[in-house]
Amino acid sequence: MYELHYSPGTASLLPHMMLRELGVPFQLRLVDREGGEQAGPAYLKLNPNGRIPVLVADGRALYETAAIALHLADRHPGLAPAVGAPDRGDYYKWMVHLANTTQAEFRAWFYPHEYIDDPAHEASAKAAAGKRMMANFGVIAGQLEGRDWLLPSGFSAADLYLLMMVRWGRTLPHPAREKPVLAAHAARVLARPAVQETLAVEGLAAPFV
Ligand SMILES: N[C@@H](CCC(=O)N[C@@H](CS)C(=O)NCC(=O)O)C(=O)O
Repeated sequence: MYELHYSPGTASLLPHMMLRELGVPFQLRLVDREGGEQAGPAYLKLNPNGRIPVLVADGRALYETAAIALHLADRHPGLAPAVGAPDRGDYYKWMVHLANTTQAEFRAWFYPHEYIDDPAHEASAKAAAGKRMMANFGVIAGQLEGRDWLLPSGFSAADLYLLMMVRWGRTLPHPAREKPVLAAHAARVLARPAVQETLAVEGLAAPFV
């Protein structure tokens, strides 16, 4: 039995969608993000960085969204190409790119004060992060052109990751959905029953991207 520590719409959305896609038993533990529960002593024992999500698996707390996603996809078939399969390299590429570049840049967009010393520079730091994000979505859209899913072999955890990023990208000056390829991809992912169930359980309302 897994235990996912989550807060609606945050990075926990990816493991939450995956758990429902995979059909494995799990329990949700709501973290009061607004109330700062993630910085409290009990949560810091699970993740000393004070960030959401955490997945408790076999009594061990795992943090970092991408690590949780890779671990879940390894343990339960259906969301990743087999180790050594031709698409496995692309799968790693997308999972790492979405974590290391796209999601990481979003931290600068949502929390620009963490990236500056002088509060007077906050708007500028946020604007610069927004520009980097929009450029990144342009690159991803180019790579997705002409295909339904990120991997030639079909739907994978990387598509769920991209949906979460495109969803967060609705807050940009030019929302990610403005790119028709990204809007069409999001519509395909959103059509999946497990994804709809996740959004409903988290209390998230349309428009989702
Ligand atoms: N690299 C971390 C980043 C997670 C992250 O930034 N989580 C945000 C929610 S999307 C969070 O916990 N924010 C609350 C805070 O920083 O206090 C991961 O992927 O797990």
